[in-house]
Amino acid sequence: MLKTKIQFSEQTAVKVLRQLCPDSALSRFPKSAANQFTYQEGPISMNRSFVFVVSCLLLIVNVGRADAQWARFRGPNGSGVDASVGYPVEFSPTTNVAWKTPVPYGQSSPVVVGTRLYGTASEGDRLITFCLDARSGRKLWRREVRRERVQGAYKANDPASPTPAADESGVVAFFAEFGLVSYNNDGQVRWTSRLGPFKNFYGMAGSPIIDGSTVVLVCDHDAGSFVIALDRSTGRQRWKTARPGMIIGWSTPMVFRPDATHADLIVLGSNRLDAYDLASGAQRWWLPVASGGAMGTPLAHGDTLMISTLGSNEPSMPTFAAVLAQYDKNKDGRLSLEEFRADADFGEHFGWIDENDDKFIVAQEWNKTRAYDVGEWGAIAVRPGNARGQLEPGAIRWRLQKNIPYIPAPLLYRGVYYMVKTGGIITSIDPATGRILKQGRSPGALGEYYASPVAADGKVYLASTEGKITVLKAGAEWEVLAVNEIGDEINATPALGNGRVYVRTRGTVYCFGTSR
Ligand SMILES: [Ca+2]
Ligand SMILES: [Ca+2]
Repeated sequence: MLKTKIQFSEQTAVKVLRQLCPDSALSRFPKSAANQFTYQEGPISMNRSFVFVVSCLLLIVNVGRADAQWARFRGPNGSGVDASVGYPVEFSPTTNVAWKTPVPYGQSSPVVVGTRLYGTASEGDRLITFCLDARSGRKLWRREVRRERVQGAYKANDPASPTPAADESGVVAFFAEFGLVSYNNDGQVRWTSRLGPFKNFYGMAGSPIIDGSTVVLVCDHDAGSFVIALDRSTGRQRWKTARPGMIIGWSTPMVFRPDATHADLIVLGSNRLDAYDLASGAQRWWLPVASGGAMGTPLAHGDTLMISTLGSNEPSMPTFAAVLAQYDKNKDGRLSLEEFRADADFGEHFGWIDENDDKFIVAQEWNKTRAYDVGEWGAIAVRPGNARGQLEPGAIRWRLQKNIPYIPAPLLYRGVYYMVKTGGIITSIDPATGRILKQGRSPGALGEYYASPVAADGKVYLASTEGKITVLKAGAEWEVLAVNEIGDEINATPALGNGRVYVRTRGTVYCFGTSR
């Protein structure tokens, strides 16, 4: 098969090995195996020693990845799945704690690359990026940029909710009140890219991703949504594509490679699922969807994409005539903040409905908001094929409109699709058909869920906002193995790596793992 003669000296092999893996991984190889890296100088053809070397390299690459490649929101390509084993079932602040480290507040998730854990936070006008030693929790560095403006944020959001993206060379963080900032893994600023201001009543929350040498960030807001791609090393803009018609959203993109010919950036927006050519930013196809705000991450399942949006078939808001009849005290045909703030369902969302910020809601603004979440919604499986432009209805393989969560993204793990929603409602689905396999509750954790489910080692981890982490035995007929009480608020999706569960609470990053 491999006919090409390959120049492959021992020196090169060792050099490659050193680059590919830390010394700790190299040392796992017995000396007898290391000795077999010696072979005749000069060009070699395919032979057993070469096969052995390549096998070792592949093994080491895999070991290196298993060590820590939870490099973005929800880990590998947003899937929420880690391939390593040895994960704990039971843990608490006093059980199976490898380490715990106090950190300032932020709702972003931790990410882990190699031996470094990165996170973001905010304190006053300081927008913080920190780095811990993922093995010990020791603080390695903390850096700050000053917020350049104050962006409003809803009570469930905060200035440090976007999760950073990292690779071996460092980390890229996004703050809506600043833009992007890139640090190397020793905490030195590599580049910054100012972005914003953004018009998003609830605040921004979409996270950047890194794919190879490209950083991508989606900024969906009410005054000119866009997706931007930057050079990983320099921060220089590679392309920027406007997302017309897209209003506020909080989802994080992923990269879809259904075949070897191209890579598509998949972006779930408030009213469209879009695919862009990752290299150029050109739009390839789109599917109209409806949502109460796009969140989470799309998932890939072979040639099929899976998304989840919570929308409605009929408007969930009353007609403008009905709210005027109830609240328009001075009969001027519009709602002032004073008149409307008492409404239990929508009063606190006044600032979102009042699109032009003149402190009055008029019919046009109300009707636009009322139409916002009506349309194609649910858990949807889409097979785009080689489509261009708007996808035909036949591209939708199945759609389910039951038990759909608002904030947590779905999970696809070992051939089963999972959702968790408010009330601890857990649903497993056949990803081929959309058929519900099992639905039930985590009886010990019935609260609210913001964190997305993650999985590894035959287990699914579900973290509720009140700090209870349900561990499921994965499978169509999933079972609750444990409900772990962490005793502090959890908004962030946990990170997984090398048998460790990294959980960020209000003031602490915990690393849970069985002692090995
Ligand atoms: Ca009025
Ligand atoms: Ca207005």
